Amino acid sequence: MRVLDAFAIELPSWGFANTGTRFGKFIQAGAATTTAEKLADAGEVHRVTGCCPSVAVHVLWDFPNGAAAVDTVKADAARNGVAIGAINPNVFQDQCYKHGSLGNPDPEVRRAALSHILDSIEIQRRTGSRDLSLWFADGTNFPGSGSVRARKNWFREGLAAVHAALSGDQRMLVEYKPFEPAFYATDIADWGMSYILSKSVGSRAKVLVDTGHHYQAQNIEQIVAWLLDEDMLGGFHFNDRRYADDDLTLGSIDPYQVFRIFHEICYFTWEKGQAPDIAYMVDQSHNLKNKIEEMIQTALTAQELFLKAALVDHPALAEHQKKTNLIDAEECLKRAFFADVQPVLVEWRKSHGLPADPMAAFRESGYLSRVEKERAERNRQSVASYA
Ligand code: AFD
Ligand code: MN
Ligand code: MN
Repeated sequence: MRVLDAFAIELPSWGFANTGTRFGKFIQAGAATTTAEKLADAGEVHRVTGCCPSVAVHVLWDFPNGAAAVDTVKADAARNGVAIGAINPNVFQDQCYKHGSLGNPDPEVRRAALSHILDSIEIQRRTGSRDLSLWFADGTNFPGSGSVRARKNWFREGLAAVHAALSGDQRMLVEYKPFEPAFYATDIADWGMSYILSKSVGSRAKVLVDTGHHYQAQNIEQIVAWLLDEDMLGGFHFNDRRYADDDLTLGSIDPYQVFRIFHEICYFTWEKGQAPDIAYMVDQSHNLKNKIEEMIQTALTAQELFLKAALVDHPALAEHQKKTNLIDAEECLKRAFFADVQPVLVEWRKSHGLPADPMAAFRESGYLSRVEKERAERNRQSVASYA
């Protein structure tokens, strides 16, 4: 049960607002239309699950007027029983970033990107957030478009300036992604590039593993184990994928892979006698499922798989690995993965005054029909503006 007390999952503010694919945007009448509404929805997820105490925010989307809104956003979060978590700068939407941000060949654009990130650090300071979550869409689409090495060094320069601006317990998490929106060479494309850049700028920089940001064949849990062993794993962006960065619900495609990732963390914790300091964050923004229900589903799945991973008999596994008892070693994992942990989860919820069935509790609360009535017109207008 202790393992559940220490397993907090951070929700993404952007997961509660209407988003779309590049082919269309299908509006949900009850989707959040303001930062306050996103925080209310996140608060509802935390109210029924008890495991989502913080919300990651996106600077341009949640602080359209910059740091001036910080006190209001903090108050809105507190009123809904959640705290502001990771701060996500946005250096991928403005027109000036067409050819990149910190990796742009134009020093003026690199300066603009750095300035936005430094403004985000001011917000990070004001919200009291530990993590600055950095994802860059930077890259090129064709061979010859840019110098790979020049862009690498521009990133090193920019990220060093970001690192120098951090203070207190602040960290910067450098996320990698193999492709999209760049389709020839993404500047921070894999864990090695993120590792090298993070290592080169200083100890506050760590690698952020987005579970959807890997090629099909990649062994994500092996990457996680290496980063753990190097004390370079800053945290996760949780989602699942069938083909690419599909941002599907965590565990909806391959729950055993999520379990194996969590197993590496639990095995490390057993061996070292202390849990690593990792930010467990969701990065999903669904168009088809109801947004709040999908976040509840994600949080419950993460809790369930983490609890299963904690059940692995580590002493027995270590013994079997020493003796290459392959079947017995594998069975240590499979026995835990197939264990039914629902009774323990229900017990944990009851001991924390939470509903035994969070999804049913949310559906019975009437919250969704209330916010659909309140927000329908604004969301309808947004699709009119989008069309
Ligand atoms: C997109 C990117 C990346 C980033 C997220 C939030 O692929 O995962 O972390 O948006 O900005 O999913
Ligand atoms: Mn991500
Ligand atoms: Mn992504």
